[in-house]
Amino acid sequence: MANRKWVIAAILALATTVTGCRSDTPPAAAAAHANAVADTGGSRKGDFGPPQGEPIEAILTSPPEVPPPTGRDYPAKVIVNLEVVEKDMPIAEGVNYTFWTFGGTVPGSFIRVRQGDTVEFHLHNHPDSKMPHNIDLHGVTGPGGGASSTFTAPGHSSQFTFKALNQGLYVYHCATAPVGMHVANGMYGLILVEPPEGLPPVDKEFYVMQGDFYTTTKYREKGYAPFDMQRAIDENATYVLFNGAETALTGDNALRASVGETVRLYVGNGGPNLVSSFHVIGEIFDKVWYEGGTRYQENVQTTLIPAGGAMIADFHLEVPGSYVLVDHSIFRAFNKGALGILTVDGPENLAIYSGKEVDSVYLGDKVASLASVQTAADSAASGTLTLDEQIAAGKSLYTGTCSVCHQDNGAGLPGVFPPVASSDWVKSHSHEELIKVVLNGLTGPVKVNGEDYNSVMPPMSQLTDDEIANILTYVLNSWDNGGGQVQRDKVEQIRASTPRAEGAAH
Ligand code: HEC
Ligand SMILES: [Cu+2]
Repeated sequence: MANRKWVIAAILALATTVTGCRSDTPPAAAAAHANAVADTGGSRKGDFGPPQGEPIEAILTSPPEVPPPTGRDYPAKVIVNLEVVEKDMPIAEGVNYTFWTFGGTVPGSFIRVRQGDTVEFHLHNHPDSKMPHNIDLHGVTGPGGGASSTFTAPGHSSQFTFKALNQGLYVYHCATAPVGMHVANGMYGLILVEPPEGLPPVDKEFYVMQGDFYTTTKYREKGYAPFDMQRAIDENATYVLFNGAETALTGDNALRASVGETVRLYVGNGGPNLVSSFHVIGEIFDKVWYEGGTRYQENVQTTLIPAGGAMIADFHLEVPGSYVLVDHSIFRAFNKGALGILTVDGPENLAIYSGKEVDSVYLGDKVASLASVQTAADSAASGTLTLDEQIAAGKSLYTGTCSVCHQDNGAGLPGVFPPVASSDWVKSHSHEELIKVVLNGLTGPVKVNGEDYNSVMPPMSQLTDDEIANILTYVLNSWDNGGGQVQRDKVEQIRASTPRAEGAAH
């Protein structure tokens, strides 16, 4: 039966090629024609015979880099050598996490092959590893996707071979028990199986992968952040990140391109739990190969990337400035780290966009350089935190946190937000009262420098103890506010002894 359907489809396809798609073609035949032409044939048409030429060692790249196109028009034998490394790396400014990685990075090395290639896969597990690991590649046809062939103890290597029958962008991940924990620790990456004719050429290609992370500590709590199995089971992520760190794609690590270029993003979602609503603020995807498959959709704002899935997006750049990659489940972007920046240089085009650059009111401290926060965290850890370091860290954190209302210069907005610059309120209240304002917010009438305000400051208790200590130390030592130093321990003590305000975190 299946064979007969094929023959009919082929005859229809032939007939329509000869006669052309005339308007009198019956609709059913036209649909069959469209499908016959567009259908890649899947795995049944993905075997282009035995590998030709010398074996090729695959070029593997670390995120956000993508290996160059294979540029081949024949099937080859491609050798992949991938090493598992367990290592401590920053997950946020001043916060370290023990990641388990494919190739030393999160996500793991990007692998690029061509449909029909025979891939000889070598998985090495570094001798310093504490855990066994393996790999399940979604681009593999065969039970387990390689997992059972690659179970590898520390200091060992294993090998298996597969033919890449289906084109597409595929996730790979570790599948060693407890699987969720291995994935949560960063064990995922992407393998691109190019269609035989390659993908349309573009100017810049980037590799981005989202993942959710679970720690016993709070978001941005300084020091070492241990994995929290219960939070992972509850799907209650502490961090949701692109490329394994809050700063992986911000500040000096922002992606870079120019006006006039076409950018292609290969975006995967490692999970382990959360589905991504992937969006770039200020851009529209000209094309999205949704789910990493063969067809593309055009003119897309936000695309869903399932956990264990991927997609390819192309867009052309018309206007310079900062474009912001987010998971549009938006608390993840602004409160869990799922935010990256694409910086585009080149000439303005006022006919297309007359507005100003996206600023700190929108992005908060995500645009500020947080290097001073790292310095303060390091010093605090070694017990050498100085007043100047606290002020510098507090300045970065004040930007986009307090400055949204009180303004960068502390002057506030007349009648709406009171000044914190040269504020007689700040000068006449104790450190304890200042800490309580930040933790619990402030409502009701207040008089600042002779002006009456009766508004609402929301609780800012999502800030950690060191963040509050540093911000207040910055405020006290700026704008003639009389100086002083707020200690982290003092904030901790007041947080513990203060009833939590309605709507406040923790
Ligand atoms: C969403 C706007 C908003 C944000 C963000 C905000 N505040 Fe306020 N703040 C206010 C308002 C409004 C008041 C006055 C409340 C009232 O009328 O009772 C106020 C009052 C204050 C006061 C007491 C009055 C004064 O001006 O001296 C201090 C101190 C203060 N804020 C510090 C901060 C600090 C530090 C931050 C950042 C951690 C911050 N605020 C973030 C809106 C804000
Ligand atoms: Cu593993």
